[in-house]
Amino acid sequence: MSEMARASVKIIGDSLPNIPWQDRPIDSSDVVWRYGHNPIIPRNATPTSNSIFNSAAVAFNGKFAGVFRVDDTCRLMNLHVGHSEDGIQWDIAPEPIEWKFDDPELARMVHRYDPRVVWLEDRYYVTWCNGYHGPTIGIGYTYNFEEFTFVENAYLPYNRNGVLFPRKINANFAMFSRPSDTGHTPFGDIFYSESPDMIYWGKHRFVMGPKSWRWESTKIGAGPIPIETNEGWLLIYHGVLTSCNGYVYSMGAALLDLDQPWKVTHRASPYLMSPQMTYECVGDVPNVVFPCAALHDPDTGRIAIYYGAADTVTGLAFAHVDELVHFVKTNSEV
Ligand code: BMA
Repeated sequence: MSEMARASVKIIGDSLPNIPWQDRPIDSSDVVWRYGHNPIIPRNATPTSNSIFNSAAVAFNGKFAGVFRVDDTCRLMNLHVGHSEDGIQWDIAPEPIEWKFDDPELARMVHRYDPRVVWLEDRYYVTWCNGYHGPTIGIGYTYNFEEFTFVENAYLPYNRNGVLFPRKINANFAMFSRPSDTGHTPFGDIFYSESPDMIYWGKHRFVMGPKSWRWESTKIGAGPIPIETNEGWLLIYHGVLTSCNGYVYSMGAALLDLDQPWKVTHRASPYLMSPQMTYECVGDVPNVVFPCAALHDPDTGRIAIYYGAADTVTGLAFAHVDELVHFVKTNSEV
């Protein structure tokens, strides 16, 4: 990719002039770099939290709001609202979100975790891993981060990493997911599905699977809401390697066709970021970076990635869209 082609990489979406940001350290050449004061959310940010990680932030009313995975000191996994002036310092509600249900059957949940949030048409949709006779993808929405309505479970168990697209594709809502099992699934491919109404999901298509002998050789799953660019959908995802000391979760990226997002046009062979800092290597589950959200600003090309670290705390990392797309294209092996 020439300098000129690189400069022409553009994010498609609304401006976010107040995106949290810190320039790349001068001694670094990393395409994704960490915020210097990570972790931004400690494990004990609420009175009864054991850990706060794998969480989702969005722009809201000129500030920021989000849905956070909070595991409490009973080690129950649940979702809490958070608010922030700057996207870095967060106030996390001490109590979990109370969902409104049309069907009381849906209230029979065991746990909720790994949320994603997206502004889509007229409201914020939340997806998460919902325990309903095993993990599946719960879908809900909010207009104001005060009232939350549960829509449906998108699929039969077992499924995880449900990630909506920020707009309709082919006149349908669109979502990635990762069919799984009841436990710490030792396999996992990313699939794409469409729905006319957020309730009935079909037209399932395979997107991509793990790659042997790589950082992503065991399983992969979509991360933040995909970012629309003039070069395709930029998908940041997690990939897992099985080491002799257990799973290692890293972050990678791929580009997908804008109209047929199940078609992978480029996929970076190296990871973008792997667990290397102490707070990523030491915690309740060591060696995990798990991205769940990305803010972006088309005017500056800035991207801010929120990720869970060691299943314990939340970190922030940054990238420039042109460099990231360039990295994916020049290191690609589909
Ligand atoms: C996955 C999910 C994530 C977690 C990861 C590492 O299966 O449970 O929430 O971050 O394992 O423990």
